[in-house]
Amino acid sequence: MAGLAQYARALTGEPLTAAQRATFERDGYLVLPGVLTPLAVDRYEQLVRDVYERWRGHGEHGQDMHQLSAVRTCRALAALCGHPRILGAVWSILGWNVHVYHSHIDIHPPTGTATAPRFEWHQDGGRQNRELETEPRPRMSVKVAYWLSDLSTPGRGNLQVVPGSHTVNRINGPATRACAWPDPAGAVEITAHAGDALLFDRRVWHARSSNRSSSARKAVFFAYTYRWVLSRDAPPRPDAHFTAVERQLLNLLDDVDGDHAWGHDPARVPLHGLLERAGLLPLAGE
Ligand SMILES: O=C(O)CCC(=O)C(=O)O
Repeated sequence: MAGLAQYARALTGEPLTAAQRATFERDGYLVLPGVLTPLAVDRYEQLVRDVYERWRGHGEHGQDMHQLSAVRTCRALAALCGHPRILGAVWSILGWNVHVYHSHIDIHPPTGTATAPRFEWHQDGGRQNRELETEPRPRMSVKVAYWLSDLSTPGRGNLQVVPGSHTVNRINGPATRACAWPDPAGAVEITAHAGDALLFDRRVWHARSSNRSSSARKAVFFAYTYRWVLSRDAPPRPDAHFTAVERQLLNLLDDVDGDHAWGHDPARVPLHGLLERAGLLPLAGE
């Protein structure tokens, strides 16, 4: 029995520690160092480069790629959406009734000098930021970025955030995005090594910065929300080799209807079963 619990726990991952949770709640983001080994970074970086090579057929050499639906695009990225280090963080914040509703593979080569200025600061979730009426609006989702290139110094296309800004619905910005406008007060560029992951609250105000280095920034993003929120991703093609939790996260469970998505039958939700077996369900909101 202990063996089964241990096995389940290896798949669910561990919840955030109290200190990690406090940092996340205070800043709206958390860097998780060394989630991927150097070997794994090499493998995923190669997969992402292969996607870019195929995609470049449709675009110019040196263009930015922001390819939606990560696992539909590259099946082997499924292991990243259910990576135990990330999954543990996700269920300890959102609970077990979760899925990936948005994902992308990004390659951002060095920014050309001729790039027109644009105010890119935003919160995630589109109309959630108009149609939910509270201040602050509810969290609804968290997103993870796997960094596959070195961002250990600023200026490499690092993600910028305003720490603590997940608690405010508005920041000062221009009426139209296509203009030069100063970064918000308190903005910082997040530094990280290849293989680190960034977990962020969708509400934290953020924007990618210019890549002034000589090499491309590479990353894969997964956004998690409740299964009763529609996915924006194109579903991956079903594959017998996806694990049960991956199938949950990727919306590939059999016979899913509204009731299932509402979580009315927890026994049919793989992450619920795993957390129960691991003895972690009380930490995931039951
Ligand atoms: O590419 C980045 O660093 C920013 C990505 C972003 O804005 C987002 O994921 O919502």
